[in-house]
Amino acid sequence: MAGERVDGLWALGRPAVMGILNLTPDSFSDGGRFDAPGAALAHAERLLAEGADVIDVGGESTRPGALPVEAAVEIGRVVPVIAELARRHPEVVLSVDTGKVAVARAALDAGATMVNDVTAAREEEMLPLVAGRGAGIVLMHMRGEPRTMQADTGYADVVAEVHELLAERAAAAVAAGIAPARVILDPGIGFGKDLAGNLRLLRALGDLAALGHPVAVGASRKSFLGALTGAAVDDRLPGSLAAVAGASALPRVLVRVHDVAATVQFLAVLAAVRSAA
Ligand code: HH2
Repeated sequence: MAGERVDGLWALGRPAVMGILNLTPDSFSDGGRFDAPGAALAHAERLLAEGADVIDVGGESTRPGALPVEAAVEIGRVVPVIAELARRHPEVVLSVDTGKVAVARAALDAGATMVNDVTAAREEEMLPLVAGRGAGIVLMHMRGEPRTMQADTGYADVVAEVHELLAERAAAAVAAGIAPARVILDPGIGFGKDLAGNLRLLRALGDLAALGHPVAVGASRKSFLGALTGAAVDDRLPGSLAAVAGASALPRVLVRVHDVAATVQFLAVLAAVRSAA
């Protein structure tokens, strides 16, 4: 059953790790590297061997300024890869990174059990679709859309505003029939936020978790790390690890990362130190 695999993520006794598989020509850090099916499958196998609990398959870049992609194009990118991964690894949680109902439906048909929706389910049919399949959904906060989201990053109170929107979307998801443990809330680091906003949202992940749902966080290689440290995209692993250190203490958390092996090792040592007698 689709959702039971999602529920299992919260019984691991450690953060669940979501490995990123971008099947896009234009993603900000790995665009074009894995957009042929063979290369994509090989990369997914590597992420799994490194310890990923979830593979997040995306066919449309959401980096600032990215242009939208037609649903048919997105489906053509993600469905063959999801179908093959579902065949090879029926126990793994496969997530589709999309805000489009048509893409989500095709991915669920192919074996995905989670929808990672960076629009927090703006399309009306998204929540009933996910509920009907017993799947999980990540509801991420984004103001506006990728093409324009960095044009206005001002908030009166970024944490209050983001948490309020996510609480409202979570209530809608539960009302649509999705079990609360399958509704995962993500503050959307880098999606229409400035450096200070990103840092405040990372610091407030505990308050987000207090809404009663699992939490997801995606900070891997993002530009606020470059703004803080001057590091280039491919040189942001230490900063990416530091960004998820606080989240790792939460009881139900999903960390979305490019560098799975390093993240798994980092989280294991943090947890061992934290629980040392
Ligand atoms: N960030 C990106 C994409 N999807 N999903 C969630 N839930 N949270 C995030 O923070 C998040 C996300 C952007 O990163 P990436 O996939 O590396 O790049 P691109 O959108 O250019 O493909």
